[in-house]
Amino acid sequence: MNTVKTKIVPLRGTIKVPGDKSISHRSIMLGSVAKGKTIVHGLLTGDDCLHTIECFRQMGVHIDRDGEYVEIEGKGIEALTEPSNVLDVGNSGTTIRLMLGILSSLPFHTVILGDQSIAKRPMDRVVNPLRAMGAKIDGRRGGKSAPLSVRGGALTGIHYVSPVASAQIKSAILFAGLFAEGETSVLEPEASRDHTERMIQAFGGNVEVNGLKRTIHGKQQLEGTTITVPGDISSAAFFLVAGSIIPGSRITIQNVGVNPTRSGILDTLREMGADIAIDHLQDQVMEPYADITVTASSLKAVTIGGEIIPRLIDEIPILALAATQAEGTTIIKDAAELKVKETNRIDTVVEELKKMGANIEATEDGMKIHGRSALHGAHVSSHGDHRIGMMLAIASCLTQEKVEIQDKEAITVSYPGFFQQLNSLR
Ligand code: SPQ
Repeated sequence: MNTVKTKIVPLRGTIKVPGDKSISHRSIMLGSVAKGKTIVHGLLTGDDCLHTIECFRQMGVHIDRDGEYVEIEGKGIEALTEPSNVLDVGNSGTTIRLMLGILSSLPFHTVILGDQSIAKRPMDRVVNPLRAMGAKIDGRRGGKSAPLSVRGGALTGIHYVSPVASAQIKSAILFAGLFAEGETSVLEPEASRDHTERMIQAFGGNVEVNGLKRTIHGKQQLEGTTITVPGDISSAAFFLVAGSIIPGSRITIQNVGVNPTRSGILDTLREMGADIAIDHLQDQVMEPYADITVTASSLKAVTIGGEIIPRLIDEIPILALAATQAEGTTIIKDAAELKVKETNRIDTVVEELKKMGANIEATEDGMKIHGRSALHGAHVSSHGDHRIGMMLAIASCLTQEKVEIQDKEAITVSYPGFFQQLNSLR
């Protein structure tokens, strides 16, 4: 470890974060099965979304991309053709799970796989309901794990009660339901992000929303459209926390998506005492967005659990860092879903923050963090998980000694240009 002392510098300035990952994936997927041209502005060019594009190209969809601008020549789902090779999703859980919903209704054979992290993540949560709709899916461990082989065909609608609030489960079933015979519904225990519902409407389709239940009628024909992807609040989250905990900071992030099913971090940071201002809110659009300004302030501990968890699930690693700088003990609970992300994020957050001097412990469904801790330099690792890598990079802004982050390239999955933006604020 390099122990050279550096000054802790405030972060100040204005940035725009890259396009929302969840919305970017869905725009490519729906644009590929719709009829007519789809234009996407502001696509996230991170590795995950590039894998989604490649998967559809392999099935004969013509997709032109110039940076964040994309044109898709949609010819309807019936124009997709059997790929001559396996479909590789890389590190992207969203790609494999949502695509399984689409592949299940295609009248040919596909094999879909990803990296080592994908091979460990549970796939039965989507495979089981899709099988109940008639899809023939096989794979490792009886179809619980990727690689998976899909022999798609005619599907019939089901009424599914999901045991977990998961937008990936809900979306896979709704995508399959779009092309199935009859009616399909999904009922969740809590609300997960609703980008799929909003985007199906934008493509001229219809999803009925009734409390926590979503219903879709089969055999819908979607029409190509123009999508503008707002900035990703999950990426902005790193700067929202950095701006709150690094003394003297003030950061404005422009055009951030503030969909209420994703904006739990704003509620939690405010409850912790963060100074957050929202300006230029645009809410008459498919996905609301706004400029967010955060100014450093003194934080206090909170308990995070219940219905807010799906609204901030991907922000828990960076909120755990915020909690190390908050007065008192923060409890994160009802978050067992963290165990099935790119890594077991309860274990990786606790292991890596401990190396830097945090007083943090894992619990069955979350963690306990005792603040405030002075963090110090260490050799840490992202474990190949983009969100852990970025959390550690922000943690390193609080130490006087150097922090070496192993596997920091993982960050390109969702945030190409992260380090350049961080440096631009110093
Ligand atoms: O795509 P992937 O790898 O699953 O990505 C993650 C992330 O941190 O970027 C989760 F690890 O985000 C998921 C998120 O946790 C993206 C997502 C979506 O776009 O539908 C939904 C969430 O997962 P889930 O299982 O709760 O629906």
